[in-house]
Parts: sequence; C-alpha cells; structure tokens
Amino acid sequence: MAEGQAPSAGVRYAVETLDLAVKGASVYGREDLIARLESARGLLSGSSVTVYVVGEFKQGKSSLINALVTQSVCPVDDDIATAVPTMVRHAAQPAAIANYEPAGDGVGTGWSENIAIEAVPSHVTETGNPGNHRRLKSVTIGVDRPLLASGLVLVDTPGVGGLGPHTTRSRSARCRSRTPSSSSRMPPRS
Ligand SMILES: Nc1nc2c(ncn2[C@@H]2O[C@H](COP(=O)(O)OP(=O)(O)OP(=O)(O)O)[C@@H](O)[C@H]2O)c(=O)[nH]1
Ligand SMILES: [Mg+2]
Repeated sequence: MAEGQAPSAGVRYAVETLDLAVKGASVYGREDLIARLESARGLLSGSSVTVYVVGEFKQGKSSLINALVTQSVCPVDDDIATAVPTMVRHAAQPAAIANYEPAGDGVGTGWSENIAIEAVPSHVTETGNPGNHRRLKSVTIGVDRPLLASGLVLVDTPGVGGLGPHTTRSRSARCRSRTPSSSSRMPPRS
C-alpha cells in the first residue's frame, strides 16, 4: 500500500479481524499466536519498514541490533556466527517463530513453527544449526520495544563475501586466524 493511500475495504476488514483475533488470543494467553497475528497485521497495514543489517563477518551486526533494541535477542560471540536471517520485530509478548524451506522438492512456500525464545541460538547460529541442517529460511523474534512499535523490522543477516551457511564455520575460523583480534578492527565500545 503506497504511503498516504487509504486502505481498501478488504484490508480494513482483514485488519479488524486480526485485531479481534489478537484480543481472543490474549484471553487464552497465546503469546505465540499474538506475535504471528501482529506480524500479519503489520504486513497488511503496510506500515512496516524493514532494515537489513549486512556486512562482513564479525563486524558487530548482531551486536548493533541488540544495542538498538536494548536486549540480547541476536546471539553474539567471537565464536558464534549468525547463519540464518533473523527478523526482529514488535510483539506485545516475547515470541519466536522458525520459518522453514519447503520440504522435499522445494515446491511451495515452506512452513513455520513457534519456538521458545531460549531456542533461538540453536536455530540461527552456525554452532547450533551447522550447515543449516534445519533448513531454515529465517527466524522471526518478537519483542516489546518502543523502537519497533511503529512497524520497524530489523534483520540480522549472515556475514557476506560469498559465504554461505555451509562454509560459515570454517571461514569464520579463517577470519579469526588472520585477524589478531576481531575487536581490533572495530572502534572501542563507548
Ligand atoms: N570492540 C568492539 N567489539 C565489538 C563491537 N561490536 C561487537 N563487538 C564484538 O565483536 C564480536 C562479534 O560481534 P557480532 O555482533 O557477533 O558480529 P557479527 O557481525 O554479527 O558476526 P557474524 O554473525 O559472525 O557475521 C563479539 O565478540 C562482540 O562482542 C564494537 O563496537 N566494538
Ligand atoms: Mg551475527
């Protein structure tokens, strides 16, 4: 939907229906459903802005997102590489959704399942999900942060430079061996 354009009757109806569904899900304490419904609502209302954080390995991409949302949502470590795109968006209650590639012959749009927030590292990092054996397209994390409330979505991405998830670990290790200290390539923390 273009900026300033009034939503169609169909979109308004769908948004109202989703609002009702969110209320219903709240009554039953289904935070997982609420996150998904709010995601869908954001897409329909067209108010979301997506910012992809991209760059080479170990340049602080995940750390930047954590700093912006003032919460450790994206795994960070010298030895932990982001292997799966991780979308961080607003949700009234913390929730995480794993989005998978379609099974078998790759036809279709794939499927999703709710996962515990604590399970995010085992899905999005090369250590927890080596070679992306889980066949994930992305993971969506919902957090209640004012910065994200207007529809901003931050996307943490794997390091670039021809580095697929299957080579992440070895390349990451090579990067470290070439660089005396990864922090020496970055400005000191203020
Ligand atoms: N000195 C310094 N170190 C930082 C800064 N930001 C992140 N680091 C450290 O750099 C290391 C890598 O940070 P990450 O945020 O995981 O970097 P990344 O770009 O997401 O790494 P990959 O996902 O592997 O590509 C961690 O040990 C961080 O603590 C910074 O601004 N200054
Ligand atoms: Mg990272």
